[in-house]
Amino acid sequence: MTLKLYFHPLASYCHKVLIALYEHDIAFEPILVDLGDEKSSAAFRALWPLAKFPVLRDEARNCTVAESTVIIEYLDAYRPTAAPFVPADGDLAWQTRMWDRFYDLYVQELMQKIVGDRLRPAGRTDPFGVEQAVAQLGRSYAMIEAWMKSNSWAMGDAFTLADCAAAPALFYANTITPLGSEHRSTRAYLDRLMARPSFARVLEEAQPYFAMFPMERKPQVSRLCGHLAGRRTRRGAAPSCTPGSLPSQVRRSATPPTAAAPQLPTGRSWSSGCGALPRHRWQKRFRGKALARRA
Ligand SMILES: N[C@@H](CCC(=O)N[C@@H](CS)C(=O)NCC(=O)O)C(=O)O
Repeated sequence: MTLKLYFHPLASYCHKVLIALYEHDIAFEPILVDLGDEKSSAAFRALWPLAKFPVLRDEARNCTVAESTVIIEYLDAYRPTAAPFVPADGDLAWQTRMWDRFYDLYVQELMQKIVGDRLRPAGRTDPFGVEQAVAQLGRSYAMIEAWMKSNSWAMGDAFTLADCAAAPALFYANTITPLGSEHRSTRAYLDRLMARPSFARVLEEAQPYFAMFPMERKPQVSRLCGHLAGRRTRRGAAPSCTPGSLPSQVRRSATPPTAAAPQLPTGRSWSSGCGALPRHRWQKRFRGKALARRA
C-alpha cells in the first residue's frame, strides 16, 4: 500500500477525495488526523505545516500532495482509469475545472464561512460576512438549479471531479441553508449524489461524527431521501441513503470505519474548517496573530 490519506471523516474537503478513491476502488491507507490530539496534530504538521486536510502521501513516488482538487488530478495521472475525473478533451477539461472551482469557492467556502462564524469568540463574529455568504449561496443555488434542469451530473452524463466537489458542498450547505421547493432539480441532484455508492459510503463513515457539527441542525443522511421518498433517480435506482438501506455493493465493499469515532472528551468541537479540535484550542487560535490572519 503506497498511498496514505491524511483526513478527518467529518471534513467536507476530505469527502471530496474519498469519493474519488471509492469511485475507482483505489487502495489507500487512511490516517485519521485529530487536530485536538498533540501527537496526531504534530505528525500531520510535520508533513504539511498548513495542517489543512486532506493530504495524500505517495510513498512509492515520494510525493506529498495537498489540496483536494490537486489530489484528484494526481489520482487521474498516477492511478489512471478508463473514466478520468478530468476528461481528456480540452473543452470538457476546462469546464470540469470551472465547476470544481464553482462548488469549492461558491458553495463549500460559503458554507464554511457560515459554520465557522459559530466558532468565533463572542464579540468577534461577522454577521455581515455571514449575510453576504447566505446571499451568495442563494445565487449559487439558482445557477445550479438552472444547470441541473437538463443534466444528470455537474458535467452532463459523466461523473467527474466537479461531482466529487459538489457532493459534500451541497450536502453540508443543504444542512445549514436548506434547498427550497424552487430547487427541485438541485435537490434531485443531491439525492443522486447521496445515492451514489462512493458518496453513500463516505456519509456512512461520517455519520458517527455528525453530532460534532456545530449548528443546531445536524447533517442527516436521510433528510433529502425523506423528501424524495419513492422518487426514482435518472439512473433508475430509488434513492437509498440511510446506512441501513445502503446499496448492497456498498455494504459489501465498505470496510468498517477506518477508526471508530474516537472517544472525544466533552468540550471538543468542530474547528474553523471541519476537523475536530477541542473548544479551548480553537478559542486560542482566534486570539492574536491567528485572529488577524483569519479575520
Ligand atoms: N482548499 C483546501 C481546503 C482544505 C480545508 O479547508 N480543509 C479543512 C477541512 S474540510 C481543514 O483542514 N480544517 C482544519 C482547520 O482549519 O483547522 C482543499 O481543497 O483541500
